[in-house]
Amino acid sequence: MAIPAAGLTERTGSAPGRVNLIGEHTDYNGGFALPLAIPARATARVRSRDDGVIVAASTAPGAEPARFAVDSAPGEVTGWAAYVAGVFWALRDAGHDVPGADVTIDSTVPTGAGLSSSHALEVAVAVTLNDLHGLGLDRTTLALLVQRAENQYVGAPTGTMDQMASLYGQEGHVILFDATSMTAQPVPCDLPAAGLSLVVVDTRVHHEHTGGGYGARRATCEEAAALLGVETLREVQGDAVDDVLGKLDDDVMVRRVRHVLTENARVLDTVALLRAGRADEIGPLLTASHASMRDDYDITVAEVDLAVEVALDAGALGARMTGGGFGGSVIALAPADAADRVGDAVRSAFDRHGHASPSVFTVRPAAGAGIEENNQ
Ligand code: GAF
Repeated sequence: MAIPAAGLTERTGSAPGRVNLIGEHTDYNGGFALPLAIPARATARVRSRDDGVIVAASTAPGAEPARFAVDSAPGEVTGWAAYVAGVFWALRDAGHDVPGADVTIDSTVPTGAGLSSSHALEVAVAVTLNDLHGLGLDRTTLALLVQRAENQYVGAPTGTMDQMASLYGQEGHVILFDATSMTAQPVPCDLPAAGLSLVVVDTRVHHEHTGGGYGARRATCEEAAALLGVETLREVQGDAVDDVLGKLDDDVMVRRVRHVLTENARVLDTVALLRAGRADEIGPLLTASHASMRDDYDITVAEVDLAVEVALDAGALGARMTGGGFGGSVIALAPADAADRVGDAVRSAFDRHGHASPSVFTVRPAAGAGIEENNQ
C-alpha cells in the first residue's frame, strides 16, 4: 500500500461487504470458502488527532457518535463504535502506535443481513489507518488483525472468511479462500456472460454472532477435532466421510462434522465447475449446501428456508442461505431472465406467511478494499 505523503493527516478508504457463494462455517475449521465482494461498501474517513482521543461518527440511522481513548481496552466501548475501537486496539496491541482520530463511517452494506457489514466497517478502518500511517501491512495481516478486533474486542468468535473476501475481492471473480494456508485465489465468475443473475434476499431476520449459536457450533467442531486427534477438521478432509463420522458417538457432533466435511467438498466441486466455464451447473451444489446447513448444522430459520424453497420453485438453479446463519440473507442463482420472477415469488410468499417484506436485489463480484483516489 502507498506510503503517505509527509504531513498528510487524513485519508478515506473503503471496503465491501460480501456474499459467500458456498462454504459456510468452514473457515474456523481450516477449510475452504468461496465468497465474493459485493458492490455495497463501507467508507471510513480518518483524520488524525494529537490528543489520544477517538471521535467516531456514523451516517447510519440511530448510530450515536462516540468519544473514547485511543487506548481503550476491550469492553470499554460498546455498540457500533466497538468495531472502530477494536481495529485501533488490535493495531496498537500488535505494536503499531497509531494516534487518535476523527473517524466517520458511511456504509451502504445492510446491517444484520449476513452480508458482513461489521467486517466491511472494520476493514475500511484498517486499510485507511494502514495507508495513513504507512504501516506497510499486507492484506492477510490486516485480515488477521481485524479478526482479533472482532474476537477479542467485539466478542464475536468469527473466522477470517469475511475479512479475506473484503480485502481480496476482485471484479468478475469469486475468491477461493483456504483458511489453513490463508490464501485467497481469484476464480473467474462472469455471471452476465453465463446469462446468470445472483439474487440476494435479505429476509430481515437479523442475527448477531456474539449470541450463543455461532460460538456453540464452533466449540462442537473444536471438540470433534480434539477427539479425532487433529488440530482442525481440515486434517481429516481427505478421509472417507463415513470413516471419520464412525469415530464419533454424539449424534449432534456427527451432524456438525458431516456438514463441515461435505461443505468443503462442495466448495471444491463448485470451483472445478466455474473453472470449466460451467457456472450454470453449480445450482445443485448451492442447494445441497442449504440442506446441509438446515438439517446438519441447524443454523437456518423458517424465513430463510421459505425463501430458498420459493426461489427454487420460481426457477432458480440453486439457492442457499449465505453467511453465519440464524437469519440474514439467501442467495439464488437464476437465469438472468428469471431473476425478477424469483424476487416477486419470494415477496408474495413472505406476504402470504405474514413475514416482514424482504429486501431483494442482485449482486455481482466487485472490487476489494482500497484507498479512495480523491485523497489529496
Ligand atoms: C460469519 C463469520 F464471520 C465468518 O467467519 C464465517 O464463519 C461465516 O459466518 C460462516 O461461514 O460470517
